[in-house]
Amino acid sequence: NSMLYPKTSRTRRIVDMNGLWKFCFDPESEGLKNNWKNGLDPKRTMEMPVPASFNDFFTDKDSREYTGDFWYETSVFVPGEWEGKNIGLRFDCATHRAVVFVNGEKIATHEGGFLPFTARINKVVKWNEPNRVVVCLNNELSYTTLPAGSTKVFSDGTKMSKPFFDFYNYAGLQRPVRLVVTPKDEIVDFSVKHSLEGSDSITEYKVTADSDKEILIQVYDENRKLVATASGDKGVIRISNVRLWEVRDAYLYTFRILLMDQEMIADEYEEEIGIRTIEVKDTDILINNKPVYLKGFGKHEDSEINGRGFNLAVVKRDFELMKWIGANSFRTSHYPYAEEIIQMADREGFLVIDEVAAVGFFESLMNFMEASTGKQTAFFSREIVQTETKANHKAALSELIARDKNHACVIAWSLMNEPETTSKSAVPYFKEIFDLARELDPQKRPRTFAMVMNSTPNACKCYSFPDILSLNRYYGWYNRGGYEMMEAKEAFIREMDQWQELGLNKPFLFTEFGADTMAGIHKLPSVMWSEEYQEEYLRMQFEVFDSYDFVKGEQVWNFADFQTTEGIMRVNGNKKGIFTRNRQPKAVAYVFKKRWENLPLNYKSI
Ligand code: E9O
Repeated sequence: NSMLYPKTSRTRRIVDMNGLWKFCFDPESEGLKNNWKNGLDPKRTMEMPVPASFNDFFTDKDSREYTGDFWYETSVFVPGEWEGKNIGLRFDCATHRAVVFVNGEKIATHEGGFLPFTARINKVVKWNEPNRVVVCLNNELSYTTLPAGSTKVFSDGTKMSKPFFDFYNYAGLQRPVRLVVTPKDEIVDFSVKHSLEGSDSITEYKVTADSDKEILIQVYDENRKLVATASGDKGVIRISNVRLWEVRDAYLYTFRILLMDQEMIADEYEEEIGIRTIEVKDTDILINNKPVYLKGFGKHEDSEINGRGFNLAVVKRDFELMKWIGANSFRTSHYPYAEEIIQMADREGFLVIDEVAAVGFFESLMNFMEASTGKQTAFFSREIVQTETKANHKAALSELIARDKNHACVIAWSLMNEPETTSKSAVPYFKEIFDLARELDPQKRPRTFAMVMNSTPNACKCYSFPDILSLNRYYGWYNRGGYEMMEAKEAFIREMDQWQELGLNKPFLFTEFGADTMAGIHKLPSVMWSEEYQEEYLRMQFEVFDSYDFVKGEQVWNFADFQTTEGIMRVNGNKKGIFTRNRQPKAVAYVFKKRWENLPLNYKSI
């Protein structure tokens, strides 16, 4: 099952399957029993755009909040001239799980809503005819799903999603779907790891192919000039006077991989690769042996109407805003983003902390009310977590690293967001996950996880696992907000002093800090939720960040206001955005712009 991003080449073809599909809900879960795989009942179906989340199209609440099985159907014509080729159906994601049928036959199942999978359909394909594609999706949350949550069932049987996380549980075919045509002998995987030698780069590469035919590699620069070649399924490629990929100054070589059948090209695949090194040394994050300071955001894939549906126009706007404000990085909170976003980060020279969808591993965090009344079991001490959740987590992590391992922009893996870390049962779980990331990544990138406020030096049992410590801290918001802010600052400093005393000798990042702010609310003196308060709160954070040399970056929560489940803590979503959901600046955006444009890339390491 190849994770290579679908591309056309001399030997490869793609059929775009996006557009209007048939769609219906299946609240009784009857479709799998009643052979809906042979075609959905026209009386029950409506049209649904792909890619998109289904939720925000609807005007009735039952549909928007729908939880359970739901179905998509389309058909794809497969020309007979492709007989003898491998035909795959590639879903860039199916949220949160899917069973795929082609011409009535089950061809794939997939768990996890944010990573791609490809199903080979050669055994069931009909040449020169339309082929029926039917997909059963399901968006229920549980202790074993990534992200984690629960599903409530009302007395009439209606289900409702109860996320243990703070973003709306959007679902559907949220990213592109394509038919991918590759040769019978195909290139399956390709990986690179770079090192530097004077002004040269040395790239160790590895190719996996479905045959033992000869492999050739050709490397082109941005002027399409051939700069290096190699042969064999593994080896090294030296580029002399290499033009490195640098932060906000990207350069991408094209690596062309050829599978040769004597003089004939059996398969061809090209990938754009930035050459850089990444390393953590003492309290520094080094890119190409130079220290960097991260400025940027925790983000979401989230916009009006599309929900979490892939929207290249919004992606473009976000990059333009990030450049305008002087950012150089973001975290893919709280799930792997569409590959096109990672590609754009490569092209624009942004640093990405790539996060797996292991969020909600702290059930009481988002259920304050329920937590105060009921007894809580520590998340990691549940047996099902140590078995099923862990298996899903490992699978998702393996898929993430397989998908994103060659990207220059990806400088770290974030293996969890705000898990419980205070119970002993967390420790062996962390160990397995952190070990797996190290084992799978050819570039051995630093690993991190975002630490919630109660993961303090005294209470946290897991801070020795990460290579970079990432703190989500809300002193002056969740802790001592408003007029208590001076005291919040003292408490913040006390915690930072404790980290300093521990002497971990590792870089720290702030991966979250922020204050909910309603755009347009102005108040003098400030009150919480006003634009004035957001600014005062953030200036206080900066004072603390600036006084600790081991703090090597700041990613504010959040880039933009985003949709969440409704509740007493949220006014039509989380309003901690520096930009509104429509991607316009709040007043504080200009404060960031001034600060970030003036912080040198090697801030605190000069
Ligand atoms: C995760 C992120 O997805 N961190 C949350 C963000 C938020 O704005 C959320 O959107 O709420 C912060 C968690 C803070 C927990 C503080 C605990 C204090 C208990 C009163």
